[in-house]
Amino acid sequence: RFDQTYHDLLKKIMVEGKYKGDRTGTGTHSIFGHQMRFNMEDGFPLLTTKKVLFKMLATELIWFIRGDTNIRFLLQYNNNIWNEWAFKNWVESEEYKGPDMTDFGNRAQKDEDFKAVYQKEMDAFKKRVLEDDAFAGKYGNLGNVYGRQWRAWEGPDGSFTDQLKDVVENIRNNPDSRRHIVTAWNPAEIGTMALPPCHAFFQFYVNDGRLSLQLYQRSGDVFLGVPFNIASYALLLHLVARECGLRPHEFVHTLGDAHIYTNHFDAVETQLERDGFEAPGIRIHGERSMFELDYEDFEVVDYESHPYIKAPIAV
Ligand code: UFP
Repeated sequence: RFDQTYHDLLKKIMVEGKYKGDRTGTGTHSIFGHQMRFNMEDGFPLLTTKKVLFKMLATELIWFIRGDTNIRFLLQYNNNIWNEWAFKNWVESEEYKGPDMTDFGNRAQKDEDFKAVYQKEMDAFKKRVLEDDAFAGKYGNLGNVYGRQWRAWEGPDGSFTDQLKDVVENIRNNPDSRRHIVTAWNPAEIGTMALPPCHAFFQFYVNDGRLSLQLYQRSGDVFLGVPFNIASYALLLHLVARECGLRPHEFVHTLGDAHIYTNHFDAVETQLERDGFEAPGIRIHGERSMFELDYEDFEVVDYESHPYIKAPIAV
């Protein structure tokens, strides 16, 4: 069922999507405005028509929840999804004396010789972030990304707002409120952020002892990014429900620019030919608060999936 909801979106973009150029120069087919609903009572929405790496999204979510903005935590779990942003700051700094890394993302996809040089530099960078505290403090830190906006939004008077703790508190004390909001979209800081938030704004809703979560995602790479985003917010919904003594109900996923990159079309065809398996379940072990959980506290149960489908990431 979850797979079907997602496949319907893939099909809709393939059929109705109009060509649209984009920042990365790759080109997309795109539609504007789409909503999917995933009921947690039907299982955990980790897609089964291709393998989705739960560890990647779960460690990233823990990283956000902790308010951590340093990639060292992710690297400790061999999670590489934010490396390029930190690496960019490093190779553009005065201290970097290695080979020229201008436009490394695109060049690495087109030029095999450059790719080897880049990978060597990236490996050295990762090793240093893991081993050298001062270096990690300076170049591993991405500054005002999600973790910062969720847990320590800086106000004009220099005070900090912990949106996530506040929202949990408010759900507990005033469940009927229509103001259970967390926003990562901070207009004053967009110019200095590594990546303007894609999953920008979310709201909780309580009814009949059940908690729902709606996300507004301004931009969705529907083949590569969105399967992650679905599972990540579903997990967040489970965590906040557990924290508030409620049952998790619906994750409502609202997308703005929902696009498929032109170089993902073959991968999409492959996925659409597949039939889904039963949805897996999720277990969160122990009694610790969501703010103190480790990756080891999570367990996905009975996850059966088709193989991973490789596709180039647009940079
Ligand atoms: N993207 C996602 N989900 C995410 C994330 C990025 O789909 O969680 F961080 C995709 C959307 C888009 C690109 O294809 O990354 C970001 O580019 P832009 O800022 O131009 O929208």
